Amino acid sequence: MNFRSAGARAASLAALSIALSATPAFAADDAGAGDPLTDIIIVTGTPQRATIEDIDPKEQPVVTPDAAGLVARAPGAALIDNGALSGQVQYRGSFGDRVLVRVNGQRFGSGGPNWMDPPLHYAPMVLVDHIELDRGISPVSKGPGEAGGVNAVLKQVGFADSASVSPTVDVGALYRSVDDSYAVGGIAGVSSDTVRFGVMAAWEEGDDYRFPGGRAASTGFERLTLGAHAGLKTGPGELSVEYRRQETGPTGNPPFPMDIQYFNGDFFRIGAKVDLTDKLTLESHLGYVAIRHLMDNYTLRPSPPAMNQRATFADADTTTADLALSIGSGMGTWTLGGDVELGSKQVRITNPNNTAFYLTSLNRIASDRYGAFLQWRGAMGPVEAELGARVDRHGIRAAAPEVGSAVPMGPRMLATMFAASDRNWSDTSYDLTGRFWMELGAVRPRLTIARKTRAPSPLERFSWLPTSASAGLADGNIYVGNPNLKIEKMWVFEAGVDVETDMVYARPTLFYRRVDDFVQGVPFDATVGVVDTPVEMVAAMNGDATPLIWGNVDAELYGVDLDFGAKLPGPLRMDGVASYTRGKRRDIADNLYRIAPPNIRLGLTYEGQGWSITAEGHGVSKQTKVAASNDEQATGGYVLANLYGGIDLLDGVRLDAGVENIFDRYYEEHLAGYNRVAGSDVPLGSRMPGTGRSGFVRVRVKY
Ligand SMILES: [Cu+2]
Repeated sequence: MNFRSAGARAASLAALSIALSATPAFAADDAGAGDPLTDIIIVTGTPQRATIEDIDPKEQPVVTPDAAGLVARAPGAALIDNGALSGQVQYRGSFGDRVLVRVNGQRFGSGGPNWMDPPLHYAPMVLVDHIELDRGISPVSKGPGEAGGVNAVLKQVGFADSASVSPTVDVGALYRSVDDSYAVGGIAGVSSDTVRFGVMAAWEEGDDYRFPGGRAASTGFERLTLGAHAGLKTGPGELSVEYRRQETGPTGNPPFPMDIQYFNGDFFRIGAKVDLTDKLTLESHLGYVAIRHLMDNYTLRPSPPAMNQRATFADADTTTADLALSIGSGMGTWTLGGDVELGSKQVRITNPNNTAFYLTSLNRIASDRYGAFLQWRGAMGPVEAELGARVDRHGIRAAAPEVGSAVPMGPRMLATMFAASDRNWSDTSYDLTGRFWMELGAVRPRLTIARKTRAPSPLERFSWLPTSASAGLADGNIYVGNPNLKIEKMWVFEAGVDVETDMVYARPTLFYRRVDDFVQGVPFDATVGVVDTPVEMVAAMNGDATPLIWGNVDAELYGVDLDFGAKLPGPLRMDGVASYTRGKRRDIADNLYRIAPPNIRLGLTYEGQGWSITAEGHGVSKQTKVAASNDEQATGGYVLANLYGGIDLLDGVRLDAGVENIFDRYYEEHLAGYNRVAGSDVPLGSRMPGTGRSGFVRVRVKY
């Protein structure tokens, strides 16, 4: 997180914010104040920003493999833990595909129908350079995104300052005791001021984690990442190419009925940027992502009888293209652009013991989206503003299901009915955004008003077979799609202020989000519990006689969050983050599902010369505002204590170490799922406990 007002203000509160950084706080500021909307290239010396938060991993004591855990330390953010590599970002109570998450700026569809691979699955922490979090909402130029935006930027070899070719190495390794996990990885390459080339590699592996009371079965993980990237600069133009291959091996997902056997992902991206004149810039990207996935219910966890064994294959392909023209003028900067996203998806459920048993719960889904936007960034007197409008045309088509001869009557009937139905949907969405702020010395007031939308996913619309696939809700319910879903509309209102002096900072934000046609599971019919429809019969056969169907309801979210800190006497400083979020249905008296409880994080840091040590407390309130509609269980509150520190051993060599959960406290994160793995030390149906006491060591070498 960084923030700072213009000019020679003391230190990058960059260093001071929740980053709990090892950088000397309140040191001289030598970075020029940049445009608040410019993306960050280099982490140190961050430009001023009113609308983006910047999270730098090397300054964060996050040693889990999942980058979602890093984002969760930001104000208003939280981690939804569905497995070691399956963490979703929650932001101000919204999660799933409501939050626009990208890796290296690239958007793509997850492979798993239960989001075993949320977008940040493809951003291993050991390769993350930094993460950009749009404050409040994401600009329309980044594509449709309802409830905020996150971009994980992976390490890359950048252009050098001089014409001569010089090498770059940025590698790291870490060990964590609670699951005996380790990660090694990084980048290496060469660059000059006109060419750059780099390769990346990472390997991560961990066992089942320990908690006070035993081991959580089926929570180990393994993941391999390989990649290469290159760039070329010629006069006014710049070209970039990147490719990554990620192979996730057997990895547990206790809140789901199955575990990951593999995710194989290929990521391609080409980018070009040309300064046509000094006022006219053209930027374009082409991207392609292919994800192949297998999950099953018998390899990592105790196997059910042969007839109930399932292996499910899921594929997702995404092709993207975008083009944007920026026009600078005395009246600010206009950006006009268009983007295209073409996706295909397939989910095929099989029984490994019976080749005649197979069915495609999502069969040859083709989705397309064509969007256009106009954005203006400039000043109206003393008020700085970013205004945006975008329109998107969405389409989704589903092929008729394929069903093997060994599949029972019920699902066959549903498949026949779905095949005979209208499997083609299209609609148009409109987004409008306005972000305003004023630079008043030590104080920066902020205001956001926006209307944002989300088109329901193919799963929510066309999954004709009742299954527990719910893009990772993990509430134990069986869901069925609804072809009549309308586009979700969210009105966002936010008011906040960034206060910063040489001694203190605080950045509180009040928000209210009103959602019309919020997509949520609702009772399948009026006679709940009476199994009188084919859907209910199939669901009952699979253990849930009260399935839910995706429906449009009305909801609202509101709350307040902030980060804050103060320089204390001597070499001490204090940093904190606090978040309060409330989510409610407006159509009935119920709470929204999986809303993070109020929580506060407080760190006290002692800054030495080239080293620092931080004692941190994390207090989490009980959560009793639970969703009856999702059979959500309440959780109790708890306080955790962590201790960590870092030291610059040599120029470019940094060592960090620490202890998490020092007092080995048993706790249950409200956003963790319920265990579905038999034979674990975690009882069936019980919320997954948080990790026990754990030590870590991390080294980073950067030249
Ligand atoms: Cu899966």
